[in-house]
Amino acid sequence: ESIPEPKIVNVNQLGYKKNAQKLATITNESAKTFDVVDVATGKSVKTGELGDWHYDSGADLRYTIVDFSDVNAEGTYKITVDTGEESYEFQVKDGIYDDIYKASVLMLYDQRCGTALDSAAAGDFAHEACHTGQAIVYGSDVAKDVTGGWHDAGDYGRYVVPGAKAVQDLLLTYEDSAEAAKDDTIGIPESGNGVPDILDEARYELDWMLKMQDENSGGVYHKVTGEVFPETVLAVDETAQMILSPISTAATGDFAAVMAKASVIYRDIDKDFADTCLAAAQKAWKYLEEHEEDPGFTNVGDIVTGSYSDGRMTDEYLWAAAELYIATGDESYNDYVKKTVKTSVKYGLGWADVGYYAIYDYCMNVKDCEAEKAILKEGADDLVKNYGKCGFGSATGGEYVWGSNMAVANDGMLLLMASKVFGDDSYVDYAADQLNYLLGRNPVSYCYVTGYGSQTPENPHHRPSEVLGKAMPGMLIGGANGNLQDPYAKAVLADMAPEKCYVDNAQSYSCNEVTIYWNSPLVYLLAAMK
Ligand code: G3I
Ligand code: 9MR
Ligand code: ZN
Repeated sequence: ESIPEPKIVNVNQLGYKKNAQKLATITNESAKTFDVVDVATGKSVKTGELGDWHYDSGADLRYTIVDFSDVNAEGTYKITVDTGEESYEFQVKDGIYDDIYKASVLMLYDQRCGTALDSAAAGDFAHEACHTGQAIVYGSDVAKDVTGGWHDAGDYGRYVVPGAKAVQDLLLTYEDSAEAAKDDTIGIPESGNGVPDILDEARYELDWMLKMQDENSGGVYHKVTGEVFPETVLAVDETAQMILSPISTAATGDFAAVMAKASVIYRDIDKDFADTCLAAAQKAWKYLEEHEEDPGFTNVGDIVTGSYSDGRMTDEYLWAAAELYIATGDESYNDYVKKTVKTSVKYGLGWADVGYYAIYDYCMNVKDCEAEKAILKEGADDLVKNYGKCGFGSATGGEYVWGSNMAVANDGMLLLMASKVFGDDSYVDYAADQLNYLLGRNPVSYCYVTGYGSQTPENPHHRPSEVLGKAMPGMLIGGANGNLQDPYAKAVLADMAPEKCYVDNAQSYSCNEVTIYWNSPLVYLLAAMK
């Protein structure tokens, strides 16, 4: 297996909107000049000298940046340098993300479990209903219907914690992007039903999450999976007994938060559903109050599927309280927020770190939010500082862990959130550059979304794609992971700089898997940048 030699000149391989900021990264210090070449005519439309070389520690490369934002005539271009290297061709055009946006939402449709997938929407990935049997509650003989929801990733597990993050990102896409909010033409079976597709798709997961709540205690089961990860088979061919792992406060907190938020968003669309969501959220909160001392979830017995372990639950509690306050106006929830907000938020918008979801929704919905605004500002400004350290526009600060592309997409979201809350457009270019990184302006020269760009992952760790022998389109790959957490990555990526630790091989689940909650912040970003 050979890893392709990266390009010396890297750009967003899909291209740029006409009026967008446009930056390219060049990594051959011998190069002295560059040209932006109009491919149709072969003529240079912009030329300049290269200088001002910097060091990127994540990629262990010296680089310089070319700003060609003033090239805004519609066309196909490439960037060349005098040492002979050139970028992939890319477009300058409005509307270039329309198609990839749809594909990024359809990926979630394709991950639907417990229902037949329509070939009009899923193409070759259509299949009969999978995982239709009842699950057994771990350690008992109680059987429960928990059919539905999305398969998490390249495996077919269904996990509440990451599912809640994915749903939240879709609900925020609905709230924050006017065009996406109306779109009823994505091509899912519900398209044309008068309800925006983004809400139809989110509802598929919400309906399943409701089944994951224990009606007696209000607690929510952490996940439903087999005991082990399935072989490389289609979803319909995973016939192992499904097991409900124990209730966790992580699942229950995330559940309470998204159910409360759903009760607000779906109120005018389906009042009964909104009422059901709110009641479920309140019941979950009761459970949370009674279990504040519970330890984080870890796998039980012989179950070895994803554990989504998180030892710090304060942000999940904060998020639940904030959404419940917004949904009900009940001051006891607000008291909880005010009491804990300063100590509860650490980072991000990930499956384990949900504090900024609480902060953002609070800032958008509650008048008295000075403390929350200050936290958001600090987070966004930290990203801007990190941005300056990377030659490729990523704001991760040189850290590339499992699912680093989610971190990049999340950073883009957070920057857009800051721009909304503070009415400050200066965050938008930084956010756009997170998308540019994902779509090709990175040190391995991959457009990290399957089926898009000039060099795109063809061998994702994704069982349906592996069985069919072709990558399902529209999936954001996990990306660079400097920690080398699978045998294949260890074998082929030893000694690489973290930002370059990526290999397009199906065996490398720690670099080349896909998940619903890596796609969902991509959906948000694309909707915003479209
Ligand atoms: O954030 C820490 C960082 O502080 C620390 O310094 C660094 C050093 O190792 O690690 C960072 O944590 C990593 C974490 O992901 C970041 O979110 C862990 O190393 C890494 O092991 C962990 O990986 C998770 C992986 O499961 C293994 O548990 C991924 O986030 C998570 O997306 C992934 O999820 C799997 C499911 O279990 C099963 N389904 C597929 C899915 C995707 O691969
Ligand atoms: O397919 C599994 C993937 O979804 C997980 O992210 C990954 C890590 O938990 O594990 C994968 O399953 C592998 C298992 O861990 C070890 N044996 C091979 C399995 C398939 O590659
Ligand atoms: Zn299934």
